[in-house]
Amino acid sequence: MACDAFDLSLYLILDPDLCRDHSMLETTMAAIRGGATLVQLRHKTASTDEFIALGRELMQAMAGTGVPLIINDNIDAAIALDAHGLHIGQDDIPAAKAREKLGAGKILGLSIESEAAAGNLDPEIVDYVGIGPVFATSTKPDHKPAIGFDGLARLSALCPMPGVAIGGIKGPHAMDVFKSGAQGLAVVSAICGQPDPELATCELAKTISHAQQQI
Ligand code: TZP
Ligand code: MG
Repeated sequence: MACDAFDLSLYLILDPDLCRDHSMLETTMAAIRGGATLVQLRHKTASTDEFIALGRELMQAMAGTGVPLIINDNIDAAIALDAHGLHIGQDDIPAAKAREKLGAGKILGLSIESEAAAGNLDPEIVDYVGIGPVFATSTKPDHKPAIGFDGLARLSALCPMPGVAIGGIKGPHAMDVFKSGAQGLAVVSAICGQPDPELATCELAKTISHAQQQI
């Protein structure tokens, strides 16, 4: 494993369209106060320069919190920012190439939507997988078909590294997520765009911790 110092249990993925009343920076800091364990900057329409400027703000604000910042897709931004990691999908830069460019010590995450993708993973290259979408979600209109908790369990069992459930995931799903073999919940709308992102995260964190103790 290239990097083992991260906690997938409550993974916030930022979405600029949902962060309206609270900026991405405000949402991030509120979520960290509430108990988010990992943050991903996902911004599909930003240029690399815009991405880097936003990422720099986040990196500065998050310094000292112990919560890693993961960059979605944009490896040039991840490298320029010296971010803690990168998350890629099946259609992005190949994982082996991404690992080569990032070097060891950075977190590399990969989205997995099928058994074929799950069965073809090297834990020396990929640190964690995002598995889903568990449910259909309007946050990602072009998502692949929902796999449900059965699919999550099937794909988790095939992946030789920890997985995080994504797609329509809310607090009440925590127990099913852990029972399906995933190690955490990755959420966008359950935090971004909530009237009080800190409170929303805090409630999620409590539900997750309770579920982890029951499992
Ligand atoms: N990848 C698969 S589903 C999804 C992503 C980025 C969006 C999840 O958003 P939400 O609001 O938590 O359903
Ligand atoms: Mg991608």
